[in-house]
Amino acid sequence: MQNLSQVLASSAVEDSLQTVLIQTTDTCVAISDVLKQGSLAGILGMAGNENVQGEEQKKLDVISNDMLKDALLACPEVRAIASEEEEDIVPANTKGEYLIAFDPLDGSSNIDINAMVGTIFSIYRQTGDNPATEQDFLIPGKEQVAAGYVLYGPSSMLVLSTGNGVNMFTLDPKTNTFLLTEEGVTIQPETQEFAINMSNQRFWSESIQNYVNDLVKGKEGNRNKNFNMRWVAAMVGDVHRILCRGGIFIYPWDNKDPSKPGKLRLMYEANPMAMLLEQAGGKAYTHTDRILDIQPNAIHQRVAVILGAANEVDKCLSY
Ligand code: AFP
Repeated sequence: MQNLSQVLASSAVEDSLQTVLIQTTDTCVAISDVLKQGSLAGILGMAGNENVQGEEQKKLDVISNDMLKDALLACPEVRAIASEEEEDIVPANTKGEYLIAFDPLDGSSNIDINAMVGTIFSIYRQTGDNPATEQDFLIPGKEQVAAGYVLYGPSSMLVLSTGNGVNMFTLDPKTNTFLLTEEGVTIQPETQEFAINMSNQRFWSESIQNYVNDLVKGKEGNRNKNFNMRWVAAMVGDVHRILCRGGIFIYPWDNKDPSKPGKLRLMYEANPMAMLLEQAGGKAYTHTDRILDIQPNAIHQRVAVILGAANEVDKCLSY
């Protein structure tokens, strides 16, 4: 079995990007090791402060963010980083070729119940040699040169695209290296499985309510087939299930909190996942736009997300 370095070396990926990917994934291996200790590492629970999202930061959010920040700032190829846990971008090396946006621990509310969490990353190429600014990060997702996540589950898995399809790697705990286990992942255009947080139903638009009601009606409704539902409450877990067996994931606009029309963040959740889904033959939209076409206006910008099986996304948008 090929490991990540061997796969990258035999691909068309530039050496400098290979270095950044190895640095990022090696750090995720270290995060995986910390997570596997659970409460034995004495690091569960709250860190006692809030992040820019106004959410309680858990110690592991902070620890994983600092591990990635330290590793990437030390990488000459990195110009700057942006993180869910950092209010502003963090400049690194003015001659670095790459900008990296990441969610260091997505699904962190799952940590204390030993459920799935993950690290999501999105990489852009940066020209020139000026110190990076937030403006430099505001690039549509279709310009990403690489996107991926590491899912910390029963096994830790890396799912990565550098623009030529999607590959899945499984972390070999004996050698702490990612080994290629699925090459050229694709998903079916149809599905019978949806993922949405039903507790928000009364806050959704009428069109989303009608769409989901028809899914729930199953054979008795106008979809003429039954659907199953799953909700991991960590985007990495729901997206991984969709890349493995199909499905549709929806975090729609809702009017629960008018200041936050969507929950998911564009730069380090929606964009990287949208690249992976499109590379696997799926689709990723807001209610109106292809996510990868969106011109960002802020690094912590939120968007509605409808992604997964291409025909099911189209069906949802038709409502
Ligand atoms: P946390 O990182 O705060 O747990 O949020 C995870 C997330 O951003 C995304 O990974 C999930 O799909 C979504 O939020 C879950 O949202 P709900 O908790 O509202 O279901």
